[in-house]
Amino acid sequence: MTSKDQKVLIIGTGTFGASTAYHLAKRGYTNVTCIDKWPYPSLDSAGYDINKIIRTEYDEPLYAEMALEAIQAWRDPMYTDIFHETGWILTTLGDPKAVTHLQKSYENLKNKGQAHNIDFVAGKDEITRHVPQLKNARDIDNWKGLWNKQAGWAHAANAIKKVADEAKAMGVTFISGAAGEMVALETSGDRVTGIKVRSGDVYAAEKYVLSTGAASPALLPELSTQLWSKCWTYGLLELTEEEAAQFKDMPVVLNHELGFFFEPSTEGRLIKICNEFPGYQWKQGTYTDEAGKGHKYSIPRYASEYPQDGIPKEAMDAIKNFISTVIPQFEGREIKGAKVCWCTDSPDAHYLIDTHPKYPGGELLLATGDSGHAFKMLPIIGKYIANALEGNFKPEWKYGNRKHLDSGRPGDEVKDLADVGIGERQARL
Ligand code: FSA
Repeated sequence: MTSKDQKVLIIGTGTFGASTAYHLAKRGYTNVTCIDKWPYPSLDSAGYDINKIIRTEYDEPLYAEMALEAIQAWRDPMYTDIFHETGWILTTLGDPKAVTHLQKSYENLKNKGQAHNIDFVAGKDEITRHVPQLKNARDIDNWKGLWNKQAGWAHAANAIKKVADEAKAMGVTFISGAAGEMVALETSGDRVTGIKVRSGDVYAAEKYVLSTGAASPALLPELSTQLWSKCWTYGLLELTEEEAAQFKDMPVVLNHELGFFFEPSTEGRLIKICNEFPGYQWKQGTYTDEAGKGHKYSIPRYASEYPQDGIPKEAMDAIKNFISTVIPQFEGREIKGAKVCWCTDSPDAHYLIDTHPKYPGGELLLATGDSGHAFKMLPIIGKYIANALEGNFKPEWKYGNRKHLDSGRPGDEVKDLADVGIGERQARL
């Protein structure tokens, strides 16, 4: 039996943390506190973003099912003006792993009775039938894939804010600033006794949920055996009012090899363009294992801490290449903002939602390991985390020796920011 008045401390108000706060409160938990260095939505969270893809294509049935549950939840009036069900095209130039991903994803949706939303597309004519905004594209005749009308995007930062606002209205306490920034785990023997924050305070609770995303291995270095934090890059293009009107309601456009982009934001008329690659690491963390051997591992280099950072030149070039190929009418236009976004990969791309094995009492729950595909689950992931807190775990999300599986991303080298360079600061919009 789980007592609903036990004290639960959630560390991190990004996607996992905010959703957990919301679902615990909905379940009737009365003593939930959520801490973060930043007021919600946490500035360092991957979800602190103007948009994220909401899709249901997964080659892994577990996530196909969860993504279908999530998209249903995104349609709730709670997310009006936040979730935009524009549809999307998911295409490839022919990378065999992308082709397999597409086929398996289609099969999974078909098995769940969702194939009627899907059309196969190949070449410019079929693509522009669904996405007329690509009429100027120069080189998309070799794109092949599918159109799914059951997909779109969400204003990610506003979505996290909404979920956290609702949690707050149900009684969750949110703490930010020095009093919200975790600096250490306090332990006694094999028990967790509290979370120490920057201000010097220590918060004791009955249960702790570590939902600190890419910062998780930086906070608990032993997690670097489970997680690999990496960042991805994006650029922003500013459109005129007339251009923005043409791109309004455009489906999300993704090409596996090149990247993806979204319709312009309502505030500022910004088109976000992401290039696709295996991610960058920043191997500045050190971990000494039980045998006394030292290891270097990747930790996040957040823009909030390094405001002068831009993105590596090669990433900027890839974004410009995307523009020249897909929306050449904007070729040469200044990229108005460019930033990195930090995620944390597990070896097999399954989330990590399990108790920390060092603390057999089970008081520390790890809720991290987004593996670059968690934001879409915002409306529902907290339910699964709350289940774990109550002792119901999914075997896929266990701590331990996971098999390394190909990430499915194009390319195979995870370069270090220290080697590729961090680029120059862009105007931040
Ligand atoms: O689940 C999704 O649709 C996320 S795709 C966004 C992305 O930038 C990936 O393309 C990238 O490979 C990495 O996983 C971060 O997220």
